[in-house]
Amino acid sequence: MARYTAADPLGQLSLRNEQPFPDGFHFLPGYLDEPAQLSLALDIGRVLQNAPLFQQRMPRTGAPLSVRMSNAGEYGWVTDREGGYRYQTTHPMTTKPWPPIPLRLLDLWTELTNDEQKPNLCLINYYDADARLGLHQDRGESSLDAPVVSISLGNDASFVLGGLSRKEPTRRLLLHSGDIVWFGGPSRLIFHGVEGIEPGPSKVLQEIGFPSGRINLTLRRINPTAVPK
Ligand code: MD3
Ligand code: FE
Repeated sequence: MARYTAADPLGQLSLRNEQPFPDGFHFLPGYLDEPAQLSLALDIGRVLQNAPLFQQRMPRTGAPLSVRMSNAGEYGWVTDREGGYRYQTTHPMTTKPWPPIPLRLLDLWTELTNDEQKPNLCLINYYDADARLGLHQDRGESSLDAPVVSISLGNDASFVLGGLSRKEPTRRLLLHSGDIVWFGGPSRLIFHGVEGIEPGPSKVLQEIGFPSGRINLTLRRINPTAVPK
């Protein structure tokens, strides 16, 4: 996949090219202003003090993921060589339960989705300038009627959005700090990935001790008996 450069305007072009988004897919650019991004970053900084980012590994091969991760909520998404993809209630390194999802995020979920129930998992993805997330589907993690809410903080990301099969054409969205993507229904099984992150300093992440990079927060309501992906 092409390496992201700040000069690459593909994301912005795809915003203007009038292709409709898939059914149930909502893109809210600039939803969080700078003070709101900062408060949220400070919340996440506190979560990460109790549940540090760690390196996940692919099932069977043990190949490390370049995105470092942690979780908040009743459940967390983890993967390693022996156990594969799964949900568990404890951090694999500290063995402690995950910290609660910050209230600010629970309120945001309700404000956006009008869902009566709350999310029980917040996956925290940290991308340095070299991290990538290959094209994938999120499968099996919940009744497919529960929405997913995703919040971007830090440097811009080139987000890839495909279709319901791997063969369908992809488009790119440039996600900025404070942008929110949320979706439900049919768009839950769309192939997607992150092909690159803008290098250089990030003002918001600097406040919580990261010189650069991007954090993505994904709120979900999962069914813990389901096998993810
Ligand atoms: C569109 N994370 O954690 S979030 C993931 O930016 C993941 O860290 C990306 O994909 C990130 O699984 C993208 C936005 C997102 C999440 C799930 C989707 C978009 C999606 C599922 C279907 C379609
Ligand atoms: Fe995903």
